[in-house]
Amino acid sequence: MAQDGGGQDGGRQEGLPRGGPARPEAVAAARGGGDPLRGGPALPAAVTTGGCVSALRTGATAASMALRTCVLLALLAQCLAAASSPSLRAAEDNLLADSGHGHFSSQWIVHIDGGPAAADEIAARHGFDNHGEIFEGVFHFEHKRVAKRSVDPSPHHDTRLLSEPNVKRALQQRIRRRVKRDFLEEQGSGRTERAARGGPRSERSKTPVMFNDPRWLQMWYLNRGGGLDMNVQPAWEEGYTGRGVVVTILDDGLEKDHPDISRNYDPQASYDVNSHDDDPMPRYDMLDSNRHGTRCAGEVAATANNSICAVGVAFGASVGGVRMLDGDVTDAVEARSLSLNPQHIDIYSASWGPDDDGKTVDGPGELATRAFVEGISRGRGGKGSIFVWASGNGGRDMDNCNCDGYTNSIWTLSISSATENGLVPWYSEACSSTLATTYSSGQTGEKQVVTIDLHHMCTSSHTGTSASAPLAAGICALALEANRDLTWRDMQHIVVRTARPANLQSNDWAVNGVGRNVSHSFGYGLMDAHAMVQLARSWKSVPDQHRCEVSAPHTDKLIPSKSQVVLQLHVKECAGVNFLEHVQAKISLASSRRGDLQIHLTSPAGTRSTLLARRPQDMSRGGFTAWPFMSVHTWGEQPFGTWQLEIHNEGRFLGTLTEWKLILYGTETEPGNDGDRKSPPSSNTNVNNGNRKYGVNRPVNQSSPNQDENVVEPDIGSPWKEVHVGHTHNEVRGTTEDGISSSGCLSQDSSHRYCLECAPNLWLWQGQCEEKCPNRTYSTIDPASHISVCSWCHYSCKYCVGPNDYECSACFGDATLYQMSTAEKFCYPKVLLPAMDTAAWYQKTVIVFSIVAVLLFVLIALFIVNVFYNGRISNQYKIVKTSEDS
Ligand SMILES: [Ca+2]
Ligand SMILES: [Ca+2]
Ligand SMILES: [Ca+2]
Ligand SMILES: [Ca+2]
Repeated sequence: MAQDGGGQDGGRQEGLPRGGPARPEAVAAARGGGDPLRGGPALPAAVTTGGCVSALRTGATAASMALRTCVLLALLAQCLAAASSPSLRAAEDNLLADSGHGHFSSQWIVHIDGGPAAADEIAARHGFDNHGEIFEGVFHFEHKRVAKRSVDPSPHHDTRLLSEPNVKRALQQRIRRRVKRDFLEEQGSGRTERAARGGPRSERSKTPVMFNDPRWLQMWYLNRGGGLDMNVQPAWEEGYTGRGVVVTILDDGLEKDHPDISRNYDPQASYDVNSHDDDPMPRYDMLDSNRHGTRCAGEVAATANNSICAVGVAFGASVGGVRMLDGDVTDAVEARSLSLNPQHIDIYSASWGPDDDGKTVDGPGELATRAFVEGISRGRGGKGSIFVWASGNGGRDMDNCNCDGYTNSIWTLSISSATENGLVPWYSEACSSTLATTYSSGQTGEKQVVTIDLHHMCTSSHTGTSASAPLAAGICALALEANRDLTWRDMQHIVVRTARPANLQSNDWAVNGVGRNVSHSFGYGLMDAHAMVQLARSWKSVPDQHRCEVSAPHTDKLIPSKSQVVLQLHVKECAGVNFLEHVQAKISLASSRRGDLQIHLTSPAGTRSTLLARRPQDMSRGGFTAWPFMSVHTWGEQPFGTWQLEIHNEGRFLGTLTEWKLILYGTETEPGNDGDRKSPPSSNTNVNNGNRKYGVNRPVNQSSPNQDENVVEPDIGSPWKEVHVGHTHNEVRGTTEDGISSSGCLSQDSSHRYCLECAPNLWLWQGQCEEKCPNRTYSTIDPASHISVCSWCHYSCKYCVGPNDYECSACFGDATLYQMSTAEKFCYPKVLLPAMDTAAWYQKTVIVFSIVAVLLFVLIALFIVNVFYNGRISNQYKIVKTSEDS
């Protein structure tokens, strides 16, 4: 399962401070169910504003004068209460304005035995539409009469579905905020046609490929030569155009009848997840807000030499579009898209992800994770689907792409951008999981990316990492045509070996332990299509992937304010892994301000990866829960020796590291064709050409795996050693045993990496077996499989006994546990408590005044009736008297 960055609940608080996520229900409760501003039912009509006015207008009698006084009093109370509750409304508006993230949708995931026929029948019986099977036995339902967005779940629909004997599990889907990675504001510079090409010309480009497409001359990133483009033309010249390779764009649709794409359009690689049909045509609006997918598709496979618009990198490839961003995105929507036709589609290109606001930590949920796992293990006949991902556009907000579980995943080939002049673009995010770079937009004055556009048009102003991922997908398609047997890992190996620093300028280029240049902004550098097809052609598939885990003891390490903690882990054995691929540091830590932390990992060969840089915007108190920070910087190195973790705490608050685990992926024998480690290809060795310098030369770790070192020393004690704690805190918490974790796994998936069932007394969590469910999860029995699993708490709870907001057992620091009844305990954000008190006071005041008003009214009425009655009696008496007198 979420081996690799399953949805961190940190993300579920996205856009809102932790605890602050202010359960919308809490707000409703705070309002006492009656909001004067929204016409709630709690107030008697007489005390609502309209009621007051009409009462005042009609008040003429003595009785109504009394009523008028009390109504005025009530009105005054209401005004006072309204004036004192703006903070409540502001907090609430914050919540509700938040794009529906976390709200319940009208979609369900239903696990059903008996196949599609049974699912159809059950759906019809309970008023659902069956949108089809995502995985075997897992169906995507939607209920037309349930609100598309609601703060409240619809448990009675769960109950109805679960009453069916064939239904094993029913889960209402929640909305996830996902953003496209380009920019709506036009920068203009790329809009105009340019006749002249920028940049020097290489020898090769003296005989350039010439196309008659009107924008071909503007496609600088494909044709400017001089080692300053992505070397696509020589690949084309060798005949590689992506023929036979299928790419799909997961986005907001595809204008499939665009004359520059229609020839390569592949309906089998297309689907409309938003409208549940086979036609991915985008929805047109005044802003053309759904042009993103079409633009991305054009970069991959716009037809060449047809006198129309642009040229795709893989203009011979088939291209499809999945319309999935033009509507509420749920885990089911993502899973549906990522698992579309995996035996037909080779490459999935995604230029979107969680908000790049610099404070979000979010990743794929349960189903999307399953889609990735099934994709890499079963897609393309077992060679694995290739997921190309845009690394993110949060540069301005100092976001870190390692906090994005999609790009941080080992299953995605993460691509960053470089500008025309080789600079780090202003939107770029730096992180250690980025594998390579393609060109994209930059500052005003720097050119942008040319591609097709909506309404059968053409654009020269596609921007952001959005533009980079499809270029990478196109280049991967060329490599895949050169060798159809490449696995998903082969493709990453080839990118690592062939990407080159080119003109990319960054002050963090470094040379890793096997002599390759690597940077957090650019990964291994600019992708080189020609080098990729050449290497792909003769590539022998890499040996099986192995993984080992080395855990630190379960002990808390304090990270005091303005200090750093340095920890070391000695890896003596890592079964099956002698040559590293991806490395994950799975970290749980608590912090009062997550953005103050920086985390670095240094490999035994001395390669230092920044797992997390400071994120000034991230004020979350959520910390990280088993977040698998990933690095590709140690690719090819050996895992043995001392790994060092540094955590810097720049803030004013104490942090606590609660869990730390190193997960090392790699191969037993050396991958590549001919001892690549000892002679890395020239394209990415430590180049110092001209006056440009890359990295710092330092000796490559020459030691080969030493048999002696491959043996666990049983008495080594803790593999962890605390080297230094800055400032205070001399006390080092006791370190205990436990070095290499034993898995406790009863059955694994076909790739032997992800556990499917654990031994008794162990709980399945993210593909591994845990003795105790981690923070923010609770132990339960999966109703479908009857397997013991850990499951996420409601995002407002720190600890819980069930999935709902009323099943919290402990809260985060900025929330308070609030017991409604013996069975219901909520976590209410402290920041909202004064507002809730105010609202409660207001409600009480209104009730008291209402009662007083009604009583007064009754008394006055009685008084009037009494006076009137007495008057009549005395008149009758007078009449009687008069008649007697007469
Ligand atoms: Ca459609
Ligand atoms: Ca064209
Ligand atoms: Ca990001
Ligand atoms: Ca990745």
